Amino acid sequence: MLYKKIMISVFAFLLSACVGSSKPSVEVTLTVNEFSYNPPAITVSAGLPVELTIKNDGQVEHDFVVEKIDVSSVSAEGAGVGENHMAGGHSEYDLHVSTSAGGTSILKFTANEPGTYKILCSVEGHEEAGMIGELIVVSE
Ligand SMILES: [Cu+2]
Repeated sequence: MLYKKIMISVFAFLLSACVGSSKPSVEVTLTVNEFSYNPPAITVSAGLPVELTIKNDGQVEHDFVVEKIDVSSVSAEGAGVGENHMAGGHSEYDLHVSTSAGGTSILKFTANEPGTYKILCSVEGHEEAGMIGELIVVSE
């Protein structure tokens, strides 16, 4: 398991190094539906601001949650952001944005610590249905 994580991190690092050599990419788009994130893993650089666009192609609301991560400069806007859990019910999440069916929302943040973090959808039953992903933070 650890080996797998290390290999994924190394691969992500090499991939980002190739892409990053021309221009560091800070804009990431995720498409969500029942019940997955596409792509299932996203890679960002520690210390660089990220603008994550989440497009919900599904028939129901979904959200993007990272329960524990060291982040700063967090803000969220867009369709459904104020609905469901965002208004305080899940303030224990370090990163969270909801996106209504057919909508788009944007989550801005800067990740401070390299590592691999689990993404999950906190809408009831969705994580159990396999709606998880990975946020990979690499050092610059
Ligand atoms: Cu969901």
